[in-house]
This record gives sequence, C-alpha cells and structure tokens, in this order.
Amino acid sequence: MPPISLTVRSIKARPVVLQLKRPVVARIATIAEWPLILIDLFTEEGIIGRSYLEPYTVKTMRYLVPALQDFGDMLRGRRLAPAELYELARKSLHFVGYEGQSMIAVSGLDMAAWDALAKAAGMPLCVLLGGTVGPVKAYNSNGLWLQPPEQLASDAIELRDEGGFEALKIRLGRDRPRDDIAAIETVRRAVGDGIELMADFNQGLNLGEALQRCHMLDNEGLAWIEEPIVYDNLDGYAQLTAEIDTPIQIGENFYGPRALHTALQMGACNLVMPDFMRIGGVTGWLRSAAIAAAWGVPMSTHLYPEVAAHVMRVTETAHWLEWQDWADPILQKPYEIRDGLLYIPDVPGLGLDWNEDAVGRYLMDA
Ligand code: SMN
Ligand code: MG
Repeated sequence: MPPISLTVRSIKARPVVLQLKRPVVARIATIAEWPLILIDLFTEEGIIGRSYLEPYTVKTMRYLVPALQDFGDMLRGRRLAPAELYELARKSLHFVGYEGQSMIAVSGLDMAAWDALAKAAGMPLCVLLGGTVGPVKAYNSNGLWLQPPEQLASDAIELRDEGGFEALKIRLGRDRPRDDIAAIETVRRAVGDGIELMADFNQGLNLGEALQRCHMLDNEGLAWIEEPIVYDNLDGYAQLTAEIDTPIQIGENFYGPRALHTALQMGACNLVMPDFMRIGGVTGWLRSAAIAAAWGVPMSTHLYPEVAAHVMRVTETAHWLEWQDWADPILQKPYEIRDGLLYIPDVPGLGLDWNEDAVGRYLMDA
C-alpha cells in the first residue's frame, strides 16, 4: 500500500502544569511548576500528530495555545508536508517577527507534523529521516541545581543511578566562585572521577565575572561550560571562547538555524546544543545539523528527549542528548533509559501518547 497523503484538519493545544520533583534553582530563576502544552494535530485521514512544548513560564501558555490553534485554522485543508507548513506558519507571523513566541509556536507545529508524517509512513521518525532505531548517548540533567552542598552528594548518586549514567550536568553561579568549585568537588567525590560533568551557568554572569570564573574552572576537567553570560552577547561569547580552554557550549537560545550559523561564524562557542522549541522543531534541527557538520562542531540536544533521540540518529556531529524526564508524568509510555542510553521505541512516529487520566489532573484552568 503506498503511504497515504495527509490533510490538516485542526490543532488542539492543551496547557498542563506539572510539579517538578527537583525544582529548577538557577542563577536567573527558580521554577517549581513546569508548564507543558500538549499538541494534537488532527488530519482528515484520522492520523494524529503529537508533540509538546515546554515554555518555562505558565503564563506564556495563554498566548501560545491560541497561536497554535490559529495555525490549525489557517492550515486546514493543506497537505501535511512539514517543510511547507513550517514556511507557511513562519511567514504568517513575519510582521510580528520570526523569533520568540512565533518560533516557539512554529516549532510545536513542526514536531507534531513530523510525527504525523512518520505515523502515515508506518515508521519511527528516525527511520523516516534515513536512520535506524537504536540507543542514544545521554547525560542526566534532572538535578544538581544551586542547592545546599550537603544535598549535592546524595543527589548526584541518585542521578547517576537512576539510569546508569556516565555523565551529569551541574548548575553553577553561586555568589562566591569558590562555592561553585566546592560543589563540583563534592559531586566528583560522590560519584567518582569516571563520571563526566557538564556545567551550566544559565546566563547568570556578566562578561567580566565570566572571564574570571571560567578561568578559575579551567582546571576542573569539565566537559563544557554552558551559557556563562546572557545568550545574545555573542561578542562576549567570542572573547570567552578565545580565552578559555574548557569548551564553551551555547545554543538553547538559538532561534532558528541562522542564529546557529551566526554564532559559529563569530567563533562564539566550541559546541552547540539547540533547543527544539526555539531552533524550529525537527525541520529547524535538520537544517542546523547540516551547518554544524560543515563546521565540524559537536551538536548536543536541549530538552525534548523523545524528539532529540530520533534526530540524533541522523545528526552527523551528534554529541550528547540531554536527558530530562519532566514530561514523563503525562506520557503513556515514557522512553526507557538504561546504562546512560536512551532507547527509541520501535513504533511509528515519535510514540508520544498522552496519559489522559494524568492530563485531566494537571490541566490548567482556562
Ligand atoms: C535549563 C533547562 C530547563 C530549565 C532551566 C534551565 C538549562 C539546561 O539551561 O540546559 O538544562
Ligand atoms: Mg542550559
């Protein structure tokens, strides 16, 4: 039977709010409630494409949910072709601007469209993209926030053991630089030197502080130093990348492939890690992966581990998948993680089905 061609009917977007088991405590924000927008893209043929967005703040769901539903109205009757829907949706917001919430909404649409297409083809997304189903190397990013030192050791052991991980991410940016170094040493003592450690400042420093503090960290053997300064100070990043020995990692705030291209041209980082809701979903990722590969720059993922696993199977410079289990409570079948590897289920599409009982409990009041 030839693969069926799909026609867009509508989009349903539902806001849910989950409680994080380990709240985000970063230099720039504390987050205990984790907002998710669950997207169902309905087609005339009965196939439903699914994806979710994680927009960090509960209130932004009030703007993003109607934007997604508007895309459904606008695209009704169109052939479900992700690259074309991506362009149509983006261009419909051209005068508002391509970045920010415009791109976040387009990315949610795009991921759901690719899921639907892979379901219609009867293949896991990674197979549709030309790859195979297989494991993807992941680090655990579920914790190690700016917590009291006495909590860090036990958390690090728990985080290592919850999926047999060989790499963890710690957050930095305590008031005193020496407390960051003490935190790194506490974690290393707890889990051993065999564990790789990534470190994330969550944009918390100014350039002067970052130069001093990154130099201090250069002998700590970190896998990377992530976002020491505000994401759009690319001149600052170029200076840090030139001066610091530890690889500088950025990318979770790239809006679209051109932002990644600009950062690489400016020498603003050694490593890239786009986020799926900002880079433009699967379409934006694939275009970015080609650019990163041309530069020979290792590419890691940010959030959205299910989508991440599929595209990493076809990413030329695939580096690390960021594992976060924050969407698990509303998934019927969360992805499995073993020995630090994320396993892609051998089912058509992404394999994202909602646990409707849980969704009912977490649905945000309108
Ligand atoms: C991060 C992710 C999600 C919420 C806050 C911070 C972080 C990361 O930047 O890279 O995991
Ligand atoms: Mg980060």
